[in-house]
Amino acid sequence: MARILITSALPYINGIKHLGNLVGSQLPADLFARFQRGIGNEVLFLCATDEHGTPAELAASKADKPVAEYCAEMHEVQAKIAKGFGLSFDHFGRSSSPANHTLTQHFAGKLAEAGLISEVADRQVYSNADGRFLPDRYVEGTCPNCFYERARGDQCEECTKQLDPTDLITPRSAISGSTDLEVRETKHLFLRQSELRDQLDAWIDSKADWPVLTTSIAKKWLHDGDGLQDRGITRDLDWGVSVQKGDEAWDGMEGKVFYVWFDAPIEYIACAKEWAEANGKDDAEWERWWRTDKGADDVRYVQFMGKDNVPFHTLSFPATILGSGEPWKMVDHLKSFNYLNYDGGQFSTSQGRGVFMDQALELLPSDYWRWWLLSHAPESSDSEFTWENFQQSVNKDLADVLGNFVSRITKFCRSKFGEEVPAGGAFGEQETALIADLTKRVHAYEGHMEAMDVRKSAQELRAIWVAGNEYLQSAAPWSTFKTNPEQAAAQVRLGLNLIRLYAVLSAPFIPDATDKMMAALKSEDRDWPSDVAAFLNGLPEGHAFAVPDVLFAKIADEEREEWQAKFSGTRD
Ligand code: B3M
Ligand code: ZN
Repeated sequence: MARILITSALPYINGIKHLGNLVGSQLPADLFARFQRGIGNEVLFLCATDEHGTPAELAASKADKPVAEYCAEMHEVQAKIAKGFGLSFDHFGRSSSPANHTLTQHFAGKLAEAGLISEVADRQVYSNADGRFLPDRYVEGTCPNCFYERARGDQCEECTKQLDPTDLITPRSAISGSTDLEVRETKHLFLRQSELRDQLDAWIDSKADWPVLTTSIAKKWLHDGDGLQDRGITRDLDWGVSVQKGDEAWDGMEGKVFYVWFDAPIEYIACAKEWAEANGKDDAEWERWWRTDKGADDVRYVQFMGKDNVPFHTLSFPATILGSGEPWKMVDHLKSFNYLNYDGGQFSTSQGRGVFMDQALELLPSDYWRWWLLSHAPESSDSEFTWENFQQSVNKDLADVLGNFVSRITKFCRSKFGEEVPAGGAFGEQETALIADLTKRVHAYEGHMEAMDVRKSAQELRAIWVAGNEYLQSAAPWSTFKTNPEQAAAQVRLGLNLIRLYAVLSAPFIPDATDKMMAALKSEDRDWPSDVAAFLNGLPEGHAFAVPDVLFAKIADEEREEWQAKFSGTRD
């Protein structure tokens, strides 16, 4: 049994994520986790909310709540929605956990010991009215490039130019609006990533099987232009992990915290400790996933994320780990995604454009969304959500192909043989051919799932459903029954067993439908069909079942139009 460690990029705490965020990290990670568990491997699947940084502070102040309280509440909100989507995390942690504070400070201490942290005097905007330094997003002003008047200190939203707060013309505090600002000297810590460039380069070269999207982004940052610059890892904020070397104070760093992108990936590790703590396990149990000196050398570690997060995972976080000189497990495979667009534009959290996770669940059960999103995952290029396409794929794939198959077989059996697997009859040529075809297809499906080719997996799964439908259409037990009831019994027996095959194979994509199919078949046995022929004899003659309710309801044109209109504007 292999051991697979899986992490999804940590959703930021400052709001509910949209479907584009979901399909770029958490959902495909869940697909992979469910598949790996399904084939019998040992899986630890971790995710957490990413809770530090300016956006958290700003969102909290907008909600008029203390930031700790805001984060605690939003964590619960996100956890509940994740559950609603069937995201099967072994633990959904928080980057603000004590475990992450301790571990982040530990890493900083190790990096300092290794001489990889420098203290740099920096000039930063100080607000007299607010009595504090103002990091990037806390300063607003006019863009020196396009003269947009509401540019933020880190970037101008209008012309996208990256800015430094001190570049802004007529800067003002985003907290108080005060223009009584001055530039003061302050000290910050920099991680000397450039020292680690060769090590990182060699490490990335050793990852021959990474997707091109991943390695090309990593290599670009490693070699192009300003390349791997040393990176500021501290900020003047109240909310965050306070700057310490392990449990020792750090001279001159009082009142400062680590930069959110320094502590967030460390939460991948700390989350395992949180998982152990929450489940009454000792340190050895999480360390066997993360410490190569304590059993993690045979773990396969896979990360899932959107392309914008790749540089932090291929360079910054590995720099933290390599630089510590300690035997931490490093990522083996990094699966990254392009963007999902929304109906002719972009999903946008700041503008509330598109469908957000909570809204989606109010419209339809999660399987509908899971299926569309995964079967249209933005892998080789960006992809687009349109309501027409969503309606079509739900109605055709889920309702017509899968749902209809299940309902036809179970209803026909009930009417002619009663609610149990019929006895008699033997498989003929057509059945043998179908089994051979499915054997091939199931192997192909496993291959795509193993390779994390999400779309190809969905296509193959759909083809497996279609093969059953075509068989049913041509075997036509309803006609066979008139002349040869024995043969019809064999056809129906195979059909019922096919439902179980579909239930088990489809579980990573549409887990609720799987539960319904298994419940209808009154079966608990979810063992993976490694031998398809044997599996299709799994439900014995006389085994009782029940006709399930409709698995998937079709989306009517009026509904589609209503939703389209409802979500065309912005969320209030
Ligand atoms: N929270 C970025 C995001 O929400 C970030 C990912 C962190 S992964 C360690 O897009
Ligand atoms: Zn601008």
